[in-house]
Amino acid sequence: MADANGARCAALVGHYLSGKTTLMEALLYTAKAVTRKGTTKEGNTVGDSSPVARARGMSVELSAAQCQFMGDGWTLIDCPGSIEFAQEATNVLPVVDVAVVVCEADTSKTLGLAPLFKFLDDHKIPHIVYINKLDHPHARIGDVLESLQSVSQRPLVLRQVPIQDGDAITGYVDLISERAYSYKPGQSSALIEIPDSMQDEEQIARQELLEALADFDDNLLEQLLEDVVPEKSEVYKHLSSSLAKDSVVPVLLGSGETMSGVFRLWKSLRHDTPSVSTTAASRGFNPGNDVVAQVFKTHYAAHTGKLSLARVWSGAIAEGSHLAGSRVTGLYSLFGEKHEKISKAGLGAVVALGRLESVDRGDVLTAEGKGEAGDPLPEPLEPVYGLAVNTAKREDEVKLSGAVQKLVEEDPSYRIEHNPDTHEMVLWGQGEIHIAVARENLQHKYNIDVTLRPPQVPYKETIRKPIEQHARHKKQSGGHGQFGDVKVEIKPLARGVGFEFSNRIVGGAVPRQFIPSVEAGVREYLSRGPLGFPVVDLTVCLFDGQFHAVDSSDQAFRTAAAIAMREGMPKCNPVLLEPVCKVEIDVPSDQTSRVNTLITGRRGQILGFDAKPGWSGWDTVQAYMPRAEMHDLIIELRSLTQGAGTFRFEFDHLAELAGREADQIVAARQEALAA
Ligand SMILES: Nc1nc2c(ncn2[C@@H]2O[C@H](COP(=O)(O)OP(=O)(O)O)[C@@H](O)[C@H]2O)c(=O)[nH]1
Ligand SMILES: [Mg+2]
Repeated sequence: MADANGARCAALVGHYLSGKTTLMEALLYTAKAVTRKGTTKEGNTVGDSSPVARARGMSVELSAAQCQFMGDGWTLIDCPGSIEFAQEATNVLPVVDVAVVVCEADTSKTLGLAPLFKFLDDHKIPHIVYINKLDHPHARIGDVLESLQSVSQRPLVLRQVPIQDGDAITGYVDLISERAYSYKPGQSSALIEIPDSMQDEEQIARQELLEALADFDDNLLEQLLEDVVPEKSEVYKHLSSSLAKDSVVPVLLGSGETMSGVFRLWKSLRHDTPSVSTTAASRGFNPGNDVVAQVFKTHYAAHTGKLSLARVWSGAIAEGSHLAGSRVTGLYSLFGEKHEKISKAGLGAVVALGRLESVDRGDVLTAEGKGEAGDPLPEPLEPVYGLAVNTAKREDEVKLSGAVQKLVEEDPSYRIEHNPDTHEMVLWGQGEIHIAVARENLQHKYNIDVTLRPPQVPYKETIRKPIEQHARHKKQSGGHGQFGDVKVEIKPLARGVGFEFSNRIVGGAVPRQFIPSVEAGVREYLSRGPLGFPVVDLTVCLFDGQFHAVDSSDQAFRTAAAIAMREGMPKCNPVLLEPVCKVEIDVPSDQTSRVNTLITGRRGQILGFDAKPGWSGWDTVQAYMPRAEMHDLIIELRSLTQGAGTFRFEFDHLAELAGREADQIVAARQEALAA
């Protein structure tokens, strides 16, 4: 494919430690984009080049690198594998031409890939599987394939069969060219004769490949039925058109570390990956000559400020031209952490655009403004884990909210909550590491030290017994005195009603103009009841009182009302209310019963479960669960499900909590208030 057709883009995705960063390095080395192959151990790879990623030895954000392979332009994008950083792949997959799912020959890791395959299938993103680390396979390729097929809706078809020597894999036979290669660690594989012992296996595997392709092509199907051997060039065509439509998933083999099968991977990417115009059309764009670019991520860099990472779906962007209504004043190509200023980004390029302040992730940019065409990017992932954030130094408080805002722009799977009850700022995200990385970024990029701790549960309290209370505020201090006298009835209300104030004053026992002050005094008290929490679900009625012609005032009645509440409320049989959430947990069906145990173990109430729509072999369990029990729910859920299980939740209701648990919460609250 000549460059006039545009540069193509491939993303490397898959689970944590499957070898994506290493494979990207091997691909870049093979394409001569780096002169020396870096390793993650030495910390000199193109991927993982941010200080936070290097320090952790893991990818925490996508890393893009431009290169050329056999005359074609490419952008390779290394995505973090950890489920906590899945937003990065979610951003980028809808804008690439092909995804390479990098996985290990280890069936115990398959389940963790289920959400990724589901995403690729749902969004019809052409993808191939690369079974990596074959210098140390943990399972037979046939078993790996069968296991992966269980989490993929599309048929997976072996493009190569391994040549075995005992447990070791020493090479492969390509099923289309019918050529055999022997791996030479660190070098190009050597062409060899197909071993005699493999002739049968090769024929069977080839037939399976052809039959899978024939399911999508009637001519090929006819040929197979008539025992006609199709031309190799025809088979290549079928394969690339099936990949472009995401109707089959070719499977390749190799090892990024020893460079085995890497050249072959490049060749099949080059041959089979659809062109940018094909991808653009399938994403709802009409490729033409006018520039259309889609922003898939915002990045804040130390020197350049805001960068909008975009794919050029149509036309080209030149420095100084117009985009989104403003002049382009910074165009950069990407190579890991290195941003190089360029004068033009052609069709298909992945480019960083400087200082487009009004542009966000998902925006489609045209010369004049923002376009309407194209599929929108998927919604950001829902947060599942939160920690309260505080600055270590007081003077950083103002800086913090701006910095956190930028983190959310860069990664919309973070979310900020300002809790009005607990007065905490809670940073929500995808898990412990995700939040810890936010802290590291705040430190590295904005020089703000923050402390993190589990957020407080927004408990409330209410009452169970009605009473009447009389209170008088009287002060004689020289000139004007103060006098207010109120009788109030305090009564519980049904759950969820909130607070109501009323009066039954007759004959001006409390003059009309002072009644709002009585209400204000009552309301003021309600922010902290006898147990120390905001009070809800009660009604207070002012039914009598007295006043003094000279000494009564708004302030005096307000104080009297507050005294009535302070003295009356402890006699109303106060009770703690805890927030309870409605939770939906997605889990592989064979773990459903263990999830039920998990729910009841956390004082939850199971409401029922159903097959998860569109997910074969998965259930969604619905339950009520106290918010206090949910803080680390995701951690336990992931450990039950190889990281694949997840949940959504929302506040549902407040429920009374009594007994030892409630006593402990109240005691802790009293201690905190006294401190
Ligand atoms: N045996 C073997 N190990 C590999 C291979 N590729 C990567 N690794 C090792 O697997 C670990 C994770 O590699 P990395 O590229 O960081 O994985 P990522 O998390 O998918 O980016 C590192 O210790 C690598 O040295 C491979 O092809 N064979
Ligand atoms: Mg990595």
